[in-house]
Amino acid sequence: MKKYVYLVICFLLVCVCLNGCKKSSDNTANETTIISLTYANFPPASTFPCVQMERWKTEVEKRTNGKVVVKTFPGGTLLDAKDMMDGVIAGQADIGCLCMAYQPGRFAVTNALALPLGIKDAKTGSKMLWDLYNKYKPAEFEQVNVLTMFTTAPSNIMSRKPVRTLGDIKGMSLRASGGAGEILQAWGANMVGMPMSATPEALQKGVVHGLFSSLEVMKDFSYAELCKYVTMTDTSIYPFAVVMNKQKFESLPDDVKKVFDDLAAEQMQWTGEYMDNHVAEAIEFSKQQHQVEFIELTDEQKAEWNKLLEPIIAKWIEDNKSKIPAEQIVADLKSMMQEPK
Ligand code: 3IO
Repeated sequence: MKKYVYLVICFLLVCVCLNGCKKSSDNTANETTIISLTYANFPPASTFPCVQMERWKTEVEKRTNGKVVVKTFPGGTLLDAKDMMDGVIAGQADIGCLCMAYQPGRFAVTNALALPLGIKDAKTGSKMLWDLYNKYKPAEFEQVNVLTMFTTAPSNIMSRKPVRTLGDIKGMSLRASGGAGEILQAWGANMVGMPMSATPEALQKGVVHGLFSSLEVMKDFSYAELCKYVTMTDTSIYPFAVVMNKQKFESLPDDVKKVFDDLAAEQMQWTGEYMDNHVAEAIEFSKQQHQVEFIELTDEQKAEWNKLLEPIIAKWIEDNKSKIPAEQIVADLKSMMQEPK
């Protein structure tokens, strides 16, 4: 009798197990039909890094026929500006958009784009960045899969008080990051380094009296309300990357990988063009809606200001040549600038 009871119990246990296995295999089947990915971004949803993120999400969902769903997290809600690279490597987000200037030593090769080379717009800068990345495939990106790269348009000075001369900029607290920050220092400003996402509060509180970045932020962050002056310098650009957790990328089916790979260069170009058009709109907006004065330097002034930037490239080569082919990188960038588009 006892034996019989044992047998029944064993039989029941086997049934429970089999049922459990069946359920979990059903779940896996569901997961493979829809792939859900998280995408972290640091600035607010209305700004250009997030606009390009939404465009990428739309294209991916369309091109994979809904097989991939991308959940976007603007405004640092999943990962913040400086945590982006490590957060994606650790898998806290599947995808992240990062500004290389926020960790300048980390992205040594691609941060060369922030040198004062005279890159004229975001379309040109983005193409140069993408080509440089693909030529060198720098070690600092080996732990992730790069989905795209792009740059801002050239930086200009946005300030609460007018900057008409080098005397005006001397000691003025202006916010920048990375290579753009070194340029401000060369002009004598008191450079305050922080990510763009921390800048609205710093401007409000008077911790800084202006910033040095691309001009679409006059509109997207409403800086035109506070910064009534823009001094046109058209110098350094900020390089960005969109990176994906490597294991996650490797786990994707081949057709999805192909959609991502095919989108990479296209997204770079789309973002560069979006940025350039949006800068033009923001300039008009600032003039019309906020009576912002745009200050042009004379040719003599430009020569004077540029002269102060001359040592920057030579110093960058000197500081980096033991680690990376710094001289060749600068030569490559200069020759890319000559290429007809
Ligand atoms: C930037 C960063 C976040 C949102 C909009 C932006 N426009 C230009 C930048 C460049 C940048 O990262 C910076 O810190 O100036």
